[in-house]
Amino acid sequence: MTKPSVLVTRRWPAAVEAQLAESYNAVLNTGDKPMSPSEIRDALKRYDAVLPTVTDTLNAEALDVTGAQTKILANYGVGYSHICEPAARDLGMTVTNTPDVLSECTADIAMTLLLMVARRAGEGERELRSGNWTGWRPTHLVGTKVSGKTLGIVGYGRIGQEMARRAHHGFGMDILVYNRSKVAKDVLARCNATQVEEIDDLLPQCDFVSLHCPGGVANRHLINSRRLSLMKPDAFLINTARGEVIDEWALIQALMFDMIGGAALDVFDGEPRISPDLLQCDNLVMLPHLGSATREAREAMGFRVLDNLSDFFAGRAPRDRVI
Ligand code: 8YV
Repeated sequence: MTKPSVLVTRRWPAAVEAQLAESYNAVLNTGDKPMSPSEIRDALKRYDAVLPTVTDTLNAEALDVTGAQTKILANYGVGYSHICEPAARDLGMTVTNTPDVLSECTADIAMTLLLMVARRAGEGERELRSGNWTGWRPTHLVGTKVSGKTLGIVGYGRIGQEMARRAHHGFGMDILVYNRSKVAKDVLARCNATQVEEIDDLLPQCDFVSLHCPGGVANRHLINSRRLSLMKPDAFLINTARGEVIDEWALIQALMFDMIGGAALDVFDGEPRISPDLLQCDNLVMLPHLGSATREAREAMGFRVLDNLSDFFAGRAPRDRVI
């Protein structure tokens, strides 16, 4: 029997690529160059499976193909807001993602960002590397204490819960939760968390707010200027979810006019393009989308895609089917 043809859109960890090459007629992107929308459209006509990542545009236009050969988009990553859901459905494509295996590492990055912005670690490193550190003094780069403060978590899925675990059990933080559906009592109880009805109820009560909801149209600009103004003037906003969840223009205003204490971002609207105004904000920490960037998580994500593919091609329902 001929092996299904599979296109991998970016470089993946070597162990996973080796397995893909063994199990499938796999075409790997050895140059690791992001694919253009027209290359993607072309691929959808030629391969049984396309294995995309967040850097691939699979919007309605890219998915507007007649005679698509691709039956499954096995996404490498948990977030799939770069794939237009109605268009994928119209084409009858199955879409899978890679949950669970990156939850701990993504929560680690969210906690890293929280600590960095509260303790002004980015400012400190910039000062030291530029040769401007003049030595210890009682008033130097004084930040905000993290332990015992209140953390608001927007989106209490797997990553949000991991973040709560770190913050509550590691730093003694009180946890408030906003989630579109009701969270089970026992899940909240693990971190003594309280769920509020509306995001507007959560924001004024928190010293830190961390976003862990999906991106996409539904949550685009969930954090806008009105909601930023509901935050305490010294509170911090952390985003490891998707760039579009925050109205970046509103955030820049809030940071420049000290309406909030600061922000820390791992994801950006239109990344890797970064708004030049963000670069001007000293009370902002920025990382280049490192949430899942550990050897362990990236390999596990790849093997999770392989599991989804083997289920699909064996006629079984893939465990991570999202569409
Ligand atoms: C991934 C992420 O590395 O899984 C996700 O949704 O945000 C990242 O951690 C990236 O999206 C890969 O496609």
